[in-house]
Amino acid sequence: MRRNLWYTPIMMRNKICLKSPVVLLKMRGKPCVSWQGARLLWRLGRVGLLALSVGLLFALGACGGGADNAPNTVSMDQAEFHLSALTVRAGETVHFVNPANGDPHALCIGKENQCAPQSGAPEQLNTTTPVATNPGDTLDIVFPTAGTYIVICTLHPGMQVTITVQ
Ligand SMILES: [Cu+2]
Repeated sequence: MRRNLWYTPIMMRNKICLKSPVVLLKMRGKPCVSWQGARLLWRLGRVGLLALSVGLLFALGACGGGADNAPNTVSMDQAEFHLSALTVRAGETVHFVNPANGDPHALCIGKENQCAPQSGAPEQLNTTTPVATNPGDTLDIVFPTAGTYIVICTLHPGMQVTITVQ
């Protein structure tokens, strides 16, 4: 009985007809599609399925790996960077992540707990006024030029990470 609610395909000469009580009631007839039309529908269905699975895979991939494992990411612990050194390629972005349960930090290019602007360093951090980050903040910094840059936190003596740009 229940099966009758679904369209039942019926093959006719060169057409597929769909028969269902609902359609019969509503249309007093059978909607028919030609073989070409059926093939097109079938192909569209397959393409849709493929797109859906690919999208699902991407979504799963994006969810895998926490912030700590993400590439080019330096997270900030209570009074230090999680990493002491990181190597990236020129033009890449480094993500400085202040976790939600972290502390405020103030970052700049520097030396021995003082901001010390350096040629080639990313503009945003190449300042004598450190950039404040609060828990939950992420600073995305592009390192455009090859060189070795030390990012420090002026609030926490000894808190620094050396970014080598190749
Ligand atoms: Cu700090």
